[in-house]
Amino acid sequence: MVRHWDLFLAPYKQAVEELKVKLKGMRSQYDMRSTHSPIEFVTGRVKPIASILDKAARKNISLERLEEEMQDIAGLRMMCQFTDDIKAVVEILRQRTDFKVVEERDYITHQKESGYRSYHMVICYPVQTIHGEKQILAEIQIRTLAMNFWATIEHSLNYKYSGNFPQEIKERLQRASEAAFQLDEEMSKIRGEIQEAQVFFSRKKEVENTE
Ligand code: 0O2
Repeated sequence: MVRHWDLFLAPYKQAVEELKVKLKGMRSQYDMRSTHSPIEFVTGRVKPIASILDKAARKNISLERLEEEMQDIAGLRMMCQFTDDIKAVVEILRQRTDFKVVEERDYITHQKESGYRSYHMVICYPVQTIHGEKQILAEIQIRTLAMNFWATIEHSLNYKYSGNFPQEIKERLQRASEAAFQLDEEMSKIRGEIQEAQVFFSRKKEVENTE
């Protein structure tokens, strides 16, 4: 059984590793030009087997149809400083030729009832295997640092309460989501100031390193 899962998950692991390198490469390209990077950091993971089984049961997906119907077995996350950076990242991803965007879900314009905000892109990514090319689905979640903070905390609480939050926690999470939204708005208003300071700081570091 373990062997079966290893074989099934191998192309997903490969895709996550390859995509991490590629998406982190986007950040490095901005760094080399000393211009503001719309990408703060990138993470990736393969969904744990227990979560795959749990989601399959919850969404009534048969295990034979996992490849076609579970879009986030391979998952990447791209964190941005500002809400507008998300649009820039989405546009760059749409232009790439090494994968195809098959679906987009905008939970920023259409925030989830829980308070969740994030931009999701489902891509079809070709993995090269010893048996030839295999197309696999992967989900890229693009969000600000504030959105990520909220989602990370909410996700841990979700485990604790199995999705059944006590009313008080639910309301606090909704208020926290509103506060994260306000934080993004405020930061966007002083975006110019922040970026100037960051470019100044990165140039200063460059000079120090060459001395
Ligand atoms: P994990 O542990 O993050 O891997 P659904 O699962 O029904 O919400 P669907 O159709 O599978 O949604 O896809 P969607 O909407 O793109 O959401 C899938 C993933 O988005 C979730 O994965 C979370 O990572 C994230 N997400 C969606 N809604 C919420 C939310 O309300 N709170 C938080 N914290 N994250 C959310 P999983 O399957 O939960 O697993």
